[in-house]
Amino acid sequence: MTRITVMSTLSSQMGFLDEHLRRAVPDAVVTHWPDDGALDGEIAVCWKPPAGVMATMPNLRLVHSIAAGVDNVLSDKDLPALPLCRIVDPDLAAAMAEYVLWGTLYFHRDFDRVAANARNGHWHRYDQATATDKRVGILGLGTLGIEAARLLKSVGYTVSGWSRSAKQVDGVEVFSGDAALPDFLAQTDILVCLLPLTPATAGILDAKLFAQLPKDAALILCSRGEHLAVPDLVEAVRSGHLRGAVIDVFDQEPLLPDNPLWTEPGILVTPHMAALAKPRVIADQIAENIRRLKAGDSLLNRVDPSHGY
Ligand code: NDP
Ligand code: OXD
Repeated sequence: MTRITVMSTLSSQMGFLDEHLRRAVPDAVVTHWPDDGALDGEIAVCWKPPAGVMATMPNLRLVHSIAAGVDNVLSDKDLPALPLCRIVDPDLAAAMAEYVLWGTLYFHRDFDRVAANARNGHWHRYDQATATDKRVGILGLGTLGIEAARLLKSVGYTVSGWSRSAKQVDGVEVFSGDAALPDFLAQTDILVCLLPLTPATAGILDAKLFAQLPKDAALILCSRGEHLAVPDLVEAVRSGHLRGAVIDVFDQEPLLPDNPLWTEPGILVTPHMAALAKPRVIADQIAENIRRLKAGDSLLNRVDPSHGY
């Protein structure tokens, strides 16, 4: 028997995984926190788990995020020192790259401006820039950032990226470390944020950063809402320094219907839809790590909590 506990403060939304977990782990007994027996779980399957609870689970051996990001798990200050794994999926990376390409085209081909003009019946054709003339800078060159960089490059954009450690990505100029951030920003027309949320990256998209982008730059945010200082973005767009932003993630989701961001000129909101892993894929990856855990093999997609991602 494998006792799996689905750990989430949004437990009413988590039933979608159960049938996939039971198929992928045939001897699974799946319980949802805070139901009876939840604290006996050996495997915690997490999305925004309740803080402090996993520390009270005596049989726990593996903590698995159902997401690519693990900020939702590492925010538990009492997280036990157990293996922590995340989802890494080529289809998710491909979907993210599509979203980033769409956002890039949205600004590059002036769809943001013609959509606003269309609402006023205003016919205006803008001059065209070629893809090579547009410099797309990606904050975060991990699984998702690299896939987005490759797709943008294949379409002809001039692509650069920023990561913590130095690396080589074909055809992409890579800037690494805090000291290189100003140079990276100064040569970016369309800024894409694909950083994990960590203490080092929280609030990184603020007035100081926006001021280092060239005038008329745009932002595509698809990592976490907590990366963004919303008032600073609104101010940068209203002042005309930034042309606009596409935002997929928010510190509170769903974004409430009366949130002013929905209607802020120049800002387009999407509902955390950039890239979704399929429940079947999530369950299969968790099942494979359970098999490895039991066999004493090394786990896939393990996170180093000391990096925070
Ligand atoms: P990875 O962990 O694979 O990559 C993270 C990248 O960020 C790495 O290149 C890393 O550098 C870099 N990085 C981390 N910290 C810093 C720092 N302080 N300074 C500079 N660079 C840094 O993450 P993924 O690509 O898999 O995912 C990124 C994020 O995307 C997730 O954490 C999640 O928040 C978000 N996401 C959003 C989705 C959506 O639908 N909107 C869907 C899926 C994920 P290095 O390479 O040196 O380690
Ligand atoms: C993720 C997400 O991190 O969907 O996987 O945001």
